[in-house]
Amino acid sequence: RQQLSQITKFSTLHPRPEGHKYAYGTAGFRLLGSLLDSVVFRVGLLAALRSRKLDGETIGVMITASHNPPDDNGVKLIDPQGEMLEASWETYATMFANAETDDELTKEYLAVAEALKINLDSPSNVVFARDTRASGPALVAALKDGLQAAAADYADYRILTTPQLHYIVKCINTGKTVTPYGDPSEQGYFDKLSTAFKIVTKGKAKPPTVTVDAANGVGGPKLKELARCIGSDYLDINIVKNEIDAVERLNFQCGADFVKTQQKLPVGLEPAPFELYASLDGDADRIVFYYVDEANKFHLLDGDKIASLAATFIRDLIAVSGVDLQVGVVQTAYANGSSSKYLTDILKVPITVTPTGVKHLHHAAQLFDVGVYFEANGHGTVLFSNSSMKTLESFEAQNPGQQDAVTTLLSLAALINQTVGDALSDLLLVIAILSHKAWGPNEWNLTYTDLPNRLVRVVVKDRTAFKTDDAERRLVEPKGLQVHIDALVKKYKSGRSFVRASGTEDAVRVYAEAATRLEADELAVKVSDLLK
Ligand code: 16G
Ligand code: ZN
Repeated sequence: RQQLSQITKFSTLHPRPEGHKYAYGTAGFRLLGSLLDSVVFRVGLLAALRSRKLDGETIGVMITASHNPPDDNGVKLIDPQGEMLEASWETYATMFANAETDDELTKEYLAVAEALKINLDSPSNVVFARDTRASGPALVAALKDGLQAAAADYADYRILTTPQLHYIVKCINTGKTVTPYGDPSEQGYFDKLSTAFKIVTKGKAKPPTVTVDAANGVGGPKLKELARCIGSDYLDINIVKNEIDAVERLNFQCGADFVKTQQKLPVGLEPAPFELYASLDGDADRIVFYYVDEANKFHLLDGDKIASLAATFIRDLIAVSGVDLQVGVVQTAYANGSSSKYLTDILKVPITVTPTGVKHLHHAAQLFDVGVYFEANGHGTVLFSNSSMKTLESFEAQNPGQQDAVTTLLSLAALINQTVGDALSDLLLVIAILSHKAWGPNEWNLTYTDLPNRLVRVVVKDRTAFKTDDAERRLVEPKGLQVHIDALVKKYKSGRSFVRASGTEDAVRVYAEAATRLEADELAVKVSDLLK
């Protein structure tokens, strides 16, 4: 068939580097940009197939390596409702990427089509975008070759944040339904968020200025445009680390990952006490907040703090409105013990714990009426179920107070990017809540005190030997190790520690927390020593 010969022909232009083994991991393929040409070409083929399998619904392809260094790049697929690629397809992605020859690739393409009863002549629609990395344009060219070879229709959305592309994919696929998600364009995204922000903050004092470290990535110019749409009467944002043309500075000594893992300020930032600061990552799907006190001491407001702020606010609005909906929170093992205790004991909000990785949290959050999920690293969002939306939309308020609360809840549902964690949307959410409460970062931070914690990366001979259960909180293999960890943990007040294999690097991670900084560090070191 013509399509198959096209695939073989185009594939010769995108040879697979010898000896490299690729794997579609928690965040798609991610490695040095120079090793990705053949992978991205093949992802194009897979995206075309995925769309055909779903009756021509539009699939997204995002080219980014998020918080990783400038020379890295990556590629991941977005399913029609703006969700991560369905897990069973990750295997095909890995298989295509590792096909040894052009012929083998073409055979696999046909084999997948046959196994899944995909008609290769049916329509196929794909949209894509990239972040600001230097290797992006060449990878886009490879992707276009893949899409062309597989005879897919495609649209190039150029430079976007990852969550913007998720939004656009969902808008396209819901466009002809009774509940379209929004206008499938970047302007549509800005309009939706800015309109909602203005409604949510209506009648509240103008929020104080927020300084945002954009990690020298795509989030900077996008946030600038978003702030312009909102207008300076409603919002003052000061953007720093916004040199997107200095490609080597992307994520360098700044950005959400740096601030969270180093537990310190971006290099060069000179903060004023008690003012609010935030850092985005390289594709603007993560955000953490922070401030310094009068003694210049750094205080981090991470994903756990965002989750409890959002859950409290939404729970209180629901209570005022009189609507019968339940808020739940989804966390991972990395959530600070104090945050879990605060949610359970003080807020009385149910918690689900899942393994690391957005797709796990997202699915668990879908089980609540309103599901708040955040990883401690700052990736997260809030999901309103379809039935909750219907309940809110049809609710007949008995008084102005109830009406106000319902209007605010509905506008929050529009302000929040419900397809995936979105740093820009989360930024507006936090600002809106703080302005409702008339809180600064210090008041927010005082809701509970984080236990000191330490994350250690340990290189081991074979990380696949480390198997966990109970949402990664207990090791089942290597056998016997968990008993030793338990024995250590018992010696520390408020001690907690777990070991899991990284899904993105060849290493295992040790997390420890305890009542004091000294003890948390000591516990982390002692548990790490057990692994050697
Ligand atoms: C990926 C995940 C992120 C997770 C991180 C853990 C997605 C889109 N991203 O970046 O959520 O926190 O991996 O990395 O799922 P690790 O397995 O190396 O600790
Ligand atoms: Zn990211």
